[in-house]
Amino acid sequence: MSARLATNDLEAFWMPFTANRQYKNAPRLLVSAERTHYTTVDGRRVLDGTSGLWCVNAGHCRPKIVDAVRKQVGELDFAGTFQMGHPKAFECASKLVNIAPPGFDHVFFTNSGSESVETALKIALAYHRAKGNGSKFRLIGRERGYHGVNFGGTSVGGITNNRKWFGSLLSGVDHIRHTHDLTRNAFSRGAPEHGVEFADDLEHLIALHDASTIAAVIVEPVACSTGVLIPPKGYLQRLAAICAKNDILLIFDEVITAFGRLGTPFAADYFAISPDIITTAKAITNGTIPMGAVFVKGTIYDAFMSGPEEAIDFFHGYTYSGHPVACAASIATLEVYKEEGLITRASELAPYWQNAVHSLKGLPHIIDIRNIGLIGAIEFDPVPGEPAKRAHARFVEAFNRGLLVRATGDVIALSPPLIIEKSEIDQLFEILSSVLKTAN
Ligand code: PXG
Repeated sequence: MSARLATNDLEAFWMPFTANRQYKNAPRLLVSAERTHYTTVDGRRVLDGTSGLWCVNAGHCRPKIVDAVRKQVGELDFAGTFQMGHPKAFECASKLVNIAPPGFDHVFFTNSGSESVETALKIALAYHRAKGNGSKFRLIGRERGYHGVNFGGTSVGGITNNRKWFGSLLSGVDHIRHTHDLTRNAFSRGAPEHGVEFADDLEHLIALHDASTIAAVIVEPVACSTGVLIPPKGYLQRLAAICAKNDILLIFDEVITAFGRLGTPFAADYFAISPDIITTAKAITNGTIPMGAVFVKGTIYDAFMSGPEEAIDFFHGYTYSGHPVACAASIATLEVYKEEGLITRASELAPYWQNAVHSLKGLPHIIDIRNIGLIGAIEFDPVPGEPAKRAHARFVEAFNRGLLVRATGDVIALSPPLIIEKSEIDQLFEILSSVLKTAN
C-alpha cells in the first residue's frame, strides 16, 4: 500500500453496492482522469470502458465543462427554485427540451436517477388524479428492472437482491417478465429476434387488475444494470400500444440511454416510440455534478395547471432541483455534445463496436454476447454455487491490466465514453480478450 493510502483509513466510508471488506483488503483507487483514461493512485493509466458509471459520455475533465462549473460556483453558488428562480435553470430546461423527442416540452429537475424515478412515478399518479382518474394507482415494473434505490424505484424494480432486504415496499405494484431468453437469442447482434410476446404480459396484468386501476408502466428501453438486456424486435412498440389503448402512462427510464448512448439523443428516438414520461440523469452533466431531469409532454404538464393560478400545482421538489452549478455543468455538457457530434457518434461507431464485441465469442465460459449502440455485454456461465464470482474476477484482472469494465452478476458490461477512437476500441478488446483467455 502506498504511503498516501496508509495515512488514509478506508474504514469510515461505507461504500455503496460494494463488498466493503473485500475491497478494503485490496483497494482500487483512482486519483485523476482525462478524456478516455483514469489514472490510479500508483500512477497507472486505465482505459475507462464504462464511462465512469455510464455517465461520462463526453470523456473526463473536459475543459469547457470544468470552466463552466468553476465560473458558476464563484458567481451564484446556490439559489432555490421553490417560488424563486435563477436564469440558468430556465436556460438549461429550454436547452434540454430542444434535444428531447417531439412533444417533451417540460422538464422537472432532480439530483439523481433514483430521484428522477420517484418523481416520474409521483407525476404519473398525480396526473391521473388531476384528470379525475384517481382509481388509477397501480404501478407496473418489470423483472430485472433497475430504477434506482429509493422506495418507489425499488418497488417497481425487479432485481431480487435489491428488493428482498427491504420489507413490503410500495403496495399496488406488479411486474411483467423480463425478456432475457438465451435459448432462442444467444449471441444476437443488436436487437434479438424472439420475445415480442413478452409484452403481452401487460395484457395479462390488465385482465387481472383492470386498466382502471393501472397508472403507469416503467421500463428501461435497454435494461442495463441487470446485465444489458436488449429489447426483442417489436417488443417496446407492442408495450407502447397496449399502454396507449388502456390510458396507461409509459415511462421510459433513460437514466443510462439518454444523451447519445445508442447513437440518438434518447432511446425513444432510437426505437421510434413516444412514451409519456422520460427519466434521465448521469450524462445530463457528463457526470460532473449530480443532476437528473424528468421530461414530460405538454398534455401531462397541462393537467397540473388546471387549478387556481395561486395554488402550487405539484407538491414535490428537492432543495437542489435546478441547482445553479448543475445547470451550468449541463448547459456546457450539451454544448460539448453538440460541437463534437457526440449525441449521434455511437451510431457511427456501432458497426465497428459490434464486430469488436462479438470477436470475443469462443473464449472460455462465454454463454452470450450482446450489443446495442455503444453498449456491450459478455455473459459467463456462473461458477456453480458462486454467482457473480467469474465476472468479478475478470473485472479485477482487467483493472490490473489497465481496463475498467463493470461486473454485474455474471455479466461484464461495457459502455465507453462516446469520444472513444477506433484504435482505443481495439486496445479495449485486446486487454479484455487477454484477460478472458487466461481467467478461470
Ligand atoms: N434508473 C436507471 C435505468 C439506472 O440505470 C438509476 C435509475 C438510478 O440512478 P442514480 O443516479 O440514483 O444511481 C440508474 C442507475 C451499473 C450501474 O453499473 C448502474 C446505475 C448506477 C450505478 C451502477 O450498472 N444505474
